[in-house]
Amino acid sequence: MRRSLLYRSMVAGVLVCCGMGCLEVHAQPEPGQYRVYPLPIASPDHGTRALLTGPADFDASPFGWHDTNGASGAEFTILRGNNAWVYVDADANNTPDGPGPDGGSTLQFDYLASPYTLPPTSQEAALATNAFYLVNSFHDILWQHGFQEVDGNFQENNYGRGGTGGDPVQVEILDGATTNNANGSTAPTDGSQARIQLGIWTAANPDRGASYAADVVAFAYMQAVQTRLLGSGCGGNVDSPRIGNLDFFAALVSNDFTATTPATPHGLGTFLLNQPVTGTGARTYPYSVDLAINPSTYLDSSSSSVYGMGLIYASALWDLAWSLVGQIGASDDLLTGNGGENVSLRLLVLALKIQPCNAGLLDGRDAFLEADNNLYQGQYTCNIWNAFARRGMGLSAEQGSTSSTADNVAAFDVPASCSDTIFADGFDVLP
Ligand SMILES: [Ca+2]
Ligand SMILES: [Ca+2]
Ligand SMILES: [Ca+2]
Ligand SMILES: [Ca+2]
Repeated sequence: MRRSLLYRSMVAGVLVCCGMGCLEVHAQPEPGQYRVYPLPIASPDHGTRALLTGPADFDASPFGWHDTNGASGAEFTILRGNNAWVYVDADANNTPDGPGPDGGSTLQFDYLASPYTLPPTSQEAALATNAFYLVNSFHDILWQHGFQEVDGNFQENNYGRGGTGGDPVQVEILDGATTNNANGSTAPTDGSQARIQLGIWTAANPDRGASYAADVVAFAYMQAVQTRLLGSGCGGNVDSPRIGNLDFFAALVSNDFTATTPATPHGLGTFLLNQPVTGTGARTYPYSVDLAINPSTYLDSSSSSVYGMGLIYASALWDLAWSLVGQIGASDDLLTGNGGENVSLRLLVLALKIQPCNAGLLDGRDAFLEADNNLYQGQYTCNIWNAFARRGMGLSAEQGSTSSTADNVAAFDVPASCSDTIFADGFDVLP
């Protein structure tokens, strides 16, 4: 996310042709300024706010974040545009309590934030601004990694790129129906409205608003994305990777792979849960490649809920991401980089498209292998096998019925062609 404005201004354009030939013309949306916790900062506990100028990605959002008509110039000077509409819904009726902050003609969104001393209701503008930045960033990041208009993404106007528009995300902050939680919903049909509800969390005093927690907002956004990609009637089974897909996206976009190590504990939602950044987070264990910190494996299946199955699945994906970062490096650019975190995210998005309805965890593993074949000619096959085998989802594992976790059989073996250790820094493939 740390590209210069100059670079961004060069990456997207529209060809305009006349008798003299063609010229690449760039949309010139108002850049806007937003004071936010920049990704991959997970929360106020993980870093400080910065005033970002023009953070929109002009490939994914060619007319900026406040456009809806496909012509230069913002249609809205509030936190509303092609990808999202952010507002307070304290009365829980799924409509705006008010218009929210207005950035004026130059789109200036710079407001007081004091997450440790003021209640969320005293910093609504800053919370709304942060949520708008995060949700639009997730739109742009996912667009760059395979969730675009033709895939059913969430936009008011698809700018002639296929798919069905009319489905920007309604982002409801301080949602009165969603205390100590956050969720995202939509219908599988492209063009159906998507909604994210971000509640107030009460573990700390004063309470904390979920909009400051990038990981929790990411989880909710991806919940809607996954519903769209899985299709109608899918994903109600308990022996399912679906929570794992959400956890992995949440962890991936809120982790600085250049400033942490594979062992660093990455708990989800620690800020909202009033835990230290090294805390366990919302699951039984924090994500970590270190099996002494996160020992989750497929052996835990029989005692696991859908959240526990998600922990097992995302633990394998976390190991995979770090093995890819170890092999090809981290890009530190969630939009257009080609580091291990980017490869992981492209595989995740394609695997969601590939996996069968009511998939089990081994179906998810196989979808990652197929995604790697499609995207990278299978060059990361052994990274995938080793990561899953390390968590008990190896070659000989069996998932049985995906409606039951009791019949799962763990195995830690890999194909003979993949016997190498994947972690160069001392973490063995096998527990
Ligand atoms: Ca416009
Ligand atoms: Ca609501
Ligand atoms: Ca759409
Ligand atoms: Ca099963």
